[in-house]
Amino acid sequence: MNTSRLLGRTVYFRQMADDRPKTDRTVLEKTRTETREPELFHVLLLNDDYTTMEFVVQVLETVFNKGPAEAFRIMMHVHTQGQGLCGTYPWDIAETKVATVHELAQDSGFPLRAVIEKP
Ligand code: TYC
Repeated sequence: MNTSRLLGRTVYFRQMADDRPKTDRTVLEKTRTETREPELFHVLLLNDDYTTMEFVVQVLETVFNKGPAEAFRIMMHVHTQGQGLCGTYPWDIAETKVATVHELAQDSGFPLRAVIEKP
């Protein structure tokens, strides 16, 4: 039996090489009912000597949706420990957060870096 994934369904094709006209062939369809949570990834900010503390706090507030106190706490953690967790996201969102951090940093002339880590 041949199978093919189509819009979240597994489509089973019975016997492709037969002489029946295409219109006579049967397509069996089975819909998966269980769902799976997406795999999650950490986004970390890295310390450097040039990015201002004010800019890092602003990034944490705007890109990672942190309140001012939490943003300041994370910034100080990165400043003293070298790196720190900003958030945990599915792969595509984590990638976009990292790209946004790098764009904002580049636009402001700072070397601030963010990285994705597998938990
Ligand atoms: N170390 C920087 C400074 O002293 C501040 C800083 C904090 C930079 C966190 C990057 O991810 C960072 N100005």
